[in-house]
Amino acid sequence: MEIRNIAIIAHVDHGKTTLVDKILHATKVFRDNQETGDLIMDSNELERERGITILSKNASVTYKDVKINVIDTPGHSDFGGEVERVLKMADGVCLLVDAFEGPMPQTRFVLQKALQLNLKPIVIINKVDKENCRPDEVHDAVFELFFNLDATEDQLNFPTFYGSGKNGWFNDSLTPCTDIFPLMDGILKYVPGPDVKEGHTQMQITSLDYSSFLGRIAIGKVERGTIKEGQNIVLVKADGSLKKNKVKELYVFEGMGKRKVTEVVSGDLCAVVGLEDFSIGDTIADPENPEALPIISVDEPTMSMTFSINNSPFFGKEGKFVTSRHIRDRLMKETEKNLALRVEETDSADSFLVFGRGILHLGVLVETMRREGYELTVGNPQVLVKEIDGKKHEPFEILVVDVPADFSGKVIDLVTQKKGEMLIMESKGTMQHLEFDIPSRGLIGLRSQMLTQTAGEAVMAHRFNEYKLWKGPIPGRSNGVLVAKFAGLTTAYSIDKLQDRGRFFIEPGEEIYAGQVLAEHIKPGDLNINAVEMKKLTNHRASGSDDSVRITPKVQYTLEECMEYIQFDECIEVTPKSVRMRKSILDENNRSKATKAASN
Ligand SMILES: Nc1nc2c(ncn2[C@@H]2O[C@H](COP(=O)(O)OP(=O)(O)OP(=O)(O)O)[C@@H](O)[C@H]2O)c(=O)[nH]1
Ligand SMILES: [Mg+2]
Repeated sequence: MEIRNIAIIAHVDHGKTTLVDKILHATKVFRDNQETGDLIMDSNELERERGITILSKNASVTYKDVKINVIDTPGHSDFGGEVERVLKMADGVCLLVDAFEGPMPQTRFVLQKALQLNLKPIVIINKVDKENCRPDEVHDAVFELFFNLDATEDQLNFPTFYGSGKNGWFNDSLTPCTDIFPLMDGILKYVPGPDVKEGHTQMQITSLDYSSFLGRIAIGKVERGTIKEGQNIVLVKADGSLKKNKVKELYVFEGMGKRKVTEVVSGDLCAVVGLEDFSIGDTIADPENPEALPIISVDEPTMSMTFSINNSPFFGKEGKFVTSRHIRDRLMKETEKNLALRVEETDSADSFLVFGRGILHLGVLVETMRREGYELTVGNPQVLVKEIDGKKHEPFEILVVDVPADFSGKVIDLVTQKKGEMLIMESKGTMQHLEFDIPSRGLIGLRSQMLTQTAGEAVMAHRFNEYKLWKGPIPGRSNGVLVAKFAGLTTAYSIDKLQDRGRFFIEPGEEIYAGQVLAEHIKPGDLNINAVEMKKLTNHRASGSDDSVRITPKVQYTLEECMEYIQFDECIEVTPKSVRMRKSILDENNRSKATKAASN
């Protein structure tokens, strides 16, 4: 059977997973009338809640007697490492571009990686159903992007399809049609079949899956020869060392699942069960002729955060896994599949430094751990500073903001305060399109301020660009916080008295501890407050005073918002039930001493 291996790549939200839905339906992967819902491939809990893809995934369909292995990839820049490694399985890519937004920072990144690997690109201008969309302009912009990325003559001749994943059609012109078959035919026509090589077995492990029945599963493309059930093989590790191993079971992809087979030939993707101690990047090879494939390199992390045991007074109350041993083992396990993540031990046995690609990358890990039953304390995210030629350098990113023209002045002011410099300003339909070069530091906490300043209208995206000279101090959070003086149950009485001093993160009746961050102060500077005070009982009730108090609903930040909110002397307690912001030093006296010592 002929094979096509394609990866679907794009900037976040440009419609990759929706396209995969349509491919699965068009090729009748499901029974008629089977309830499937939308975004079928976004199968894990966090993906469904957030409506984004976090992990890349494989599916496989048959169209006109050709097997098409489809790889859905995440579009958020924090998960770029995920895209880089799975592109190794593909021979072609479908690059989706939103017909209104045009190429965005992550479009550039994923296309660059695909072109470097010499994959055949098919461009899909998606969402032409959108009002104000500009497919022709977007096509020109995509061509320009290919050109700027030094595409070869052949790559510049990319075929283009237009359509709407949502409305279920793609055609090779802007004329609407009724299905996605023109695109499917395009995939058969333009994407070359895999290079089938005879010879000794060679397959690189590019992904890792886990099943409670089968254990760890190695996924990749058979590069050369065949791989058979029961075959004795060696794993060639990154350092060149060899490990004897045996293939217990073999699977190929079929629909959304896998089918057990006894042999897989060069060019197809497969899942190998029963290998011990393998890592992503290892080559499965013939024991007599162990030849490694080139190692997989992914871009470096740009951000770090400390993960420590929970050392709040509530330690162990809400979680199952709470010791440093638990946290250490879990983090190490994560690095096996999360290639862009790095974990380092610190001087303290209870703390680990975790390096990732951004707030979302690290936040998703913390959120996953918390759902698995872990308790931990995480510190405020720090960008990774590098010493280059004896000078301090920091990561800079390209920030793109699309905003109604009325708000563009506010956006420029805000980004300039954060040491961003404007590169491009142009109009795009009724919106203003702005591009900035900004230190990654300046991006921390920027999203919420940007949304407040633009009444929620700004659409922003950013992506790491390069390390440049340190840009000097950047103002952090301008407001202080209200910090709990005493532990206990919060009372409506005390919160009511303090409401005009700040916006509360807690409500009456919550159990708190001293040193917990309870509210944002309306002014700079922190204030220690008593939030557990009971109303004094008096015999006389003053006329006009009312017992029923009106408390403003609490402000509830997501974990990532907390990560962007906290300052250097604060941290976040994370448990399966709660996310609490707190001061790193809980005791009021010790805290004020530390603050004094730091300012001297
Ligand atoms: N108007 C319109 N909306 C679309 C179209 N295709 C997808 N969408 C919507 O765009 C949003 C994002 O779609 P997804 O398919 O999740 O995008 P994605 O590229 O997989 O996103 P990530 O995996 O998070 O990078 C969803 O709300 C879709 O319903 C389209 O053709 N037209
Ligand atoms: Mg997706």
